[in-house]
Amino acid sequence: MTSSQKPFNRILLTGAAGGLGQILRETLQAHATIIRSTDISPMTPSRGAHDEVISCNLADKAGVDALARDVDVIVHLGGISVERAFEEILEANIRGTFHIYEAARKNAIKRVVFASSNHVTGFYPQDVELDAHVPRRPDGYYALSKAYGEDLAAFYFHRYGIETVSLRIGSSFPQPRNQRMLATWLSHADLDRLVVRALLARDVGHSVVYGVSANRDRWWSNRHAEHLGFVPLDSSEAFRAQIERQPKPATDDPDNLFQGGAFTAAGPFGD
Ligand code: NAI
Ligand code: 15L
Repeated sequence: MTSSQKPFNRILLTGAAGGLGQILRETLQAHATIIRSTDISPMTPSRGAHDEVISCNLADKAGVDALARDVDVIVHLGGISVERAFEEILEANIRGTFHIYEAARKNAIKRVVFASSNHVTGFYPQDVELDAHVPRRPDGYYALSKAYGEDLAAFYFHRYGIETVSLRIGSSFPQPRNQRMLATWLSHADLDRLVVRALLARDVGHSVVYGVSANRDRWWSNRHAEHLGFVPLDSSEAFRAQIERQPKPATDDPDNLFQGGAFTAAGPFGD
């Protein structure tokens, strides 16, 4: 513990201007003396020495290295968060995540919490239950970048001993938006619970966990991640009646077929 009795002195939070980053910028204050928030998009200004704000493009290797100085642990959310052309994904997600791990290595940072995505297994049908050991079936370039991030995490653990918890986040929004999200929803409070366990659990090596609330219908088992101690407390059931008033997707709609939903039908981009 630090003198303030928080487990970390400084957490680096990437993607701090995004939907999830804005939430974690607040909640992580309970676990570190200083949160260093970074993003390429505008962020709320700093509110004091405990709340550092630094603009940076994850594609800028030297910039990312500088971000990581005097940091204890990285929560890496930054990057393109939806399906896009490969070239866009390449800079932010593939190069960007490589830069995060290189910065962790050079700055002797021992753990990364990596925002992966359920889309690494997006091409499985919705009636199959998955766990973290099934072969991946990425559903696009975005998902491929997350698969690469998970593999980087494994490599940096085996080669350099840097631990990672890869969070295969389902759908983390204030509430589920459609039928599919009744299965994939992760409440913001459960996201916070998950990130805290990913930061604090001991001896995680490279662990993979699905980020999903205690929904009635779930496609994912966390049987291989019990050592993290993540216990979701929320459920999408509270929103079922409201969602079931929406028109039902057609039986051949990707949102009805594959776990990755509409992402499985995005693109092609360009030519
Ligand atoms: P978001 O799109 O709201 O936030 C991502 C942030 O990354 C944005 O503020 C953006 O400006 C920043 N960013 C993009 N390119 C960058 C670059 N080159 N350099 C620096 N910053 C850059 O996404 P959200 O929803 O907050 O998600 C956070 C993370 O969690 C993302 O990595 C996303 O892929 C992942 N995730 C989110 C899910 C969700 O349901 N919200 C589900 C699965 C994964
Ligand atoms: C993701 O990976 C995306 O970042 C998010 O915007 C949602 O679309 C989510 O997956 C989902 O699968 O619902």
